[in-house]
Amino acid sequence: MAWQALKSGMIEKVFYFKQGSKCPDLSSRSPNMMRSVSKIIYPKTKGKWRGLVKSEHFAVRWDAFLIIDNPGVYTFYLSSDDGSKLYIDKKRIVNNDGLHAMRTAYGKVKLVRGQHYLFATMFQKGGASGMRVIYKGEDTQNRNRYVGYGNSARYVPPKGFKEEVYYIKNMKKLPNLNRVAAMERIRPHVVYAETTQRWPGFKQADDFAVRWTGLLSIRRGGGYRWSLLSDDGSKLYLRSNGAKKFTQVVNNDGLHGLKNKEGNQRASGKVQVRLEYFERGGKACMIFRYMGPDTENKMVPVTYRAFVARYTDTKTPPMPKPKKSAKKVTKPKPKPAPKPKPPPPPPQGDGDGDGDGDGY
Ligand SMILES: [Ca+2]
Ligand SMILES: [Ca+2]
Repeated sequence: MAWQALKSGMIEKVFYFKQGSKCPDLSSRSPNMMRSVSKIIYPKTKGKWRGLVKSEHFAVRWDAFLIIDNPGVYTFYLSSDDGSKLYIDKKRIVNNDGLHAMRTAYGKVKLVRGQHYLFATMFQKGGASGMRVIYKGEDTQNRNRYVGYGNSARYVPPKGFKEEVYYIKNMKKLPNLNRVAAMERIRPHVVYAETTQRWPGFKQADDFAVRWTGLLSIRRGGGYRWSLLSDDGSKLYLRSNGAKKFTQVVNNDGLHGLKNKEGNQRASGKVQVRLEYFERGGKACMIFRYMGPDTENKMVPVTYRAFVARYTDTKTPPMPKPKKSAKKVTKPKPKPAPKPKPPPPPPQGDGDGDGDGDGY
């Protein structure tokens, strides 16, 4: 991953499941939530962490490249309730594992100049919880600073669907979603099985709409069939490389129970995907699948493995009746970005930088 493609901050993945007495192995699990954070600051609380839906029985992992400008010995401090561990360049530096109240452990490591792969993990069983990651060394003038201080943490933007969630009342069909989202995150796929419960991370079980966007890579071009299984309405739009506009491929809109609708659309190379969905009441479900040469002609969910990159241009094209006298806005010239020093490249992995081969 080119240095310029790295973003400031780190990736945080949250997993909700029953916890034991040690940091669990998370390598084969899919996170319930994934987002980027600038630092790891969760003071001791009996409540929920910001953005989490549970206060007990969860585990978290953070992945980042730690940028070191001045080589030397660095000290890392882990404070957590319950246990936590910190690895740098796949070597364990701090072990604060086990069931305990807020407690600090530390470790020292000699670091050369450049990018170092940092991985921290913690788990919370019951009672209070918290987590902080602090370091000190030449880069922090030997003061205690949160990892992430001064853009010292960087991450590889994850692949997958960008998920934008909106809470809207009284919908009978898909509304215009060009508005400010209540929540935004990256999802590995769009698979929400039928339920009357709240979707993980959502504020409510009814009266919401979602837009997912991504850039899909079709390795073997040809005829593809696209499926939307939803309760209530949903729509799929695709835009092939070079095409000017999105094409509506599946229309499963309206208030209805579980219903599958499919459409055919040839695809090859990079394809921009946009999915829209809404739920009024009762049960909710949304599953996005496709079949064609890349899937051995089996109908399967579209997953992040087929993604090229996160797609950020998410605007839904304007509704009919555009204003004729749109004022021309002259954009201020962007300042040329300062050239970052090019440290050595990160270790080779599956491209997501966390080196665990799970792709995100
Ligand atoms: Ca606890
Ligand atoms: Ca419904």
